Amino acid sequence: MLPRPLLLLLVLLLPPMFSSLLPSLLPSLPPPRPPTRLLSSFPPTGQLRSLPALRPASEMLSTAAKASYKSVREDKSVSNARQRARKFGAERVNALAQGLCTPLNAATKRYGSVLRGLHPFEKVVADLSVKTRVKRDGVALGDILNDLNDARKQVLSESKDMCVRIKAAPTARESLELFEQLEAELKERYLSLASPPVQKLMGLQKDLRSAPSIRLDAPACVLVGSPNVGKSSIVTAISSGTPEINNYPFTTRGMTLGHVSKAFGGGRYTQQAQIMDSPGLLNRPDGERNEMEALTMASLKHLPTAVVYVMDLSGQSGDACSSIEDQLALREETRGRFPKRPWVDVMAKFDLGVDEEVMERARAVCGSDTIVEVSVHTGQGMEELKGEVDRILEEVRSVLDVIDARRVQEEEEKAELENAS
Ligand SMILES: Nc1nc2c(ncn2[C@@H]2O[C@H](COP(=O)(O)OP(=O)(O)OP(=O)(O)O)[C@@H](O)[C@H]2O)c(=O)[nH]1
Ligand SMILES: [Mg+2]
Repeated sequence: MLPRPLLLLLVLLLPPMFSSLLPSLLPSLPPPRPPTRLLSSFPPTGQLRSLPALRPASEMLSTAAKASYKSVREDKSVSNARQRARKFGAERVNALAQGLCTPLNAATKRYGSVLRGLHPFEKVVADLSVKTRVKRDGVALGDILNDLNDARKQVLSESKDMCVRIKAAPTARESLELFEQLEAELKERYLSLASPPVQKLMGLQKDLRSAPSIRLDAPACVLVGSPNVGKSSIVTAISSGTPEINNYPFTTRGMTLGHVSKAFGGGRYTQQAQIMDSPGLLNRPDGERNEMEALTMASLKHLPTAVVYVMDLSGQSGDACSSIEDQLALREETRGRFPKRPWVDVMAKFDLGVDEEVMERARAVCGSDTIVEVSVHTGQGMEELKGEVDRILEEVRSVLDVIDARRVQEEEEKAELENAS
């Protein structure tokens, strides 16, 4: 096989009629990749997934107990039996306490540092997950972390008292008996103190760690609209996403992510663009919005996404705050808030029919934005929609390129300044 530089030279030199030979040479080339800096200069997301995976308190106890058995043996070099028993008992209790407290300490610290360094969108996701839990189980994250820290301090302090008592036992036998009794007590204390907050944190962690990890270096578009208008059905039809689809409002309760492989940079490289499904929005003020609506709003506010705005104007999906009038009013309000976003309006479920008079009003509301009439059920308009999604993803890519170039330039200027000083 020809080396790559030679091959590229050939591409430039070959007369057009020979260029048909190229495909047979090209497949062995590595697939085109985005320039390296595209992958590196955006702040990290997906931090919530890096939260430590806590295990139940009983499992942490058995690991710590095994480790203490292994690491602390009777010190045969101590000839005095009483001294030997005291040393052994105290060291073993100490090792157990350390083994129990270290993971609690690591979890508390890691949670603190991850939550402090979150991307603004993930911060909203975390706050909303916690808020939902607080409503459901009355559990606040700050309280859990405090309880965990208190449990750790209490276990540590009680273990120190135990060591003192073991060391004060008058005989070797009494020292060993006391050690056995106190070791069992320490285990029980640990379980009663640490189990409740660990259990609560594990529940919350499940919600936090399952938050979608959105890449900021790849273009994304989010499907937005009232509940039950067909957003998830479209995400399923145009991407790898598999959100739940049901004929009732608020089927989608979190952000779901699908992907499409797309060529960018005039075909120079491919990237997995992200298609995000969002919970439905009702036509009401922000102050009255539920956590799911707040999540959709946060994705628009904090992520550089394009928008596919979905409406069902057949008059069959309307619920409280999502009638045809509500949908048009909400569309107008949302577009007003994000006037610069790459945007496509989708009239979904077109197989159900839409009154011409309603369409007239919709056209007036959508102004110069592109409208695509689609039906997932009959396939009408789906190819056109894919083309429009491609177009808005391209627009997002261009914006990301500008952000990226600016950041690279800033870094270079900073480095130059540092070199000069
Ligand atoms: N007739 C018809 N029904 C559709 C079409 N697309 C979706 N539906 C139906 O509309 C209902 C709602 O679809 P979803 O895709 O779950 O709607 P959604 O907007 O994601 O709903 P939420 O997640 O609750 O906000 C389901 O029963 C779908 O089968 C379509 O093109 N034509
Ligand atoms: Mg949905």
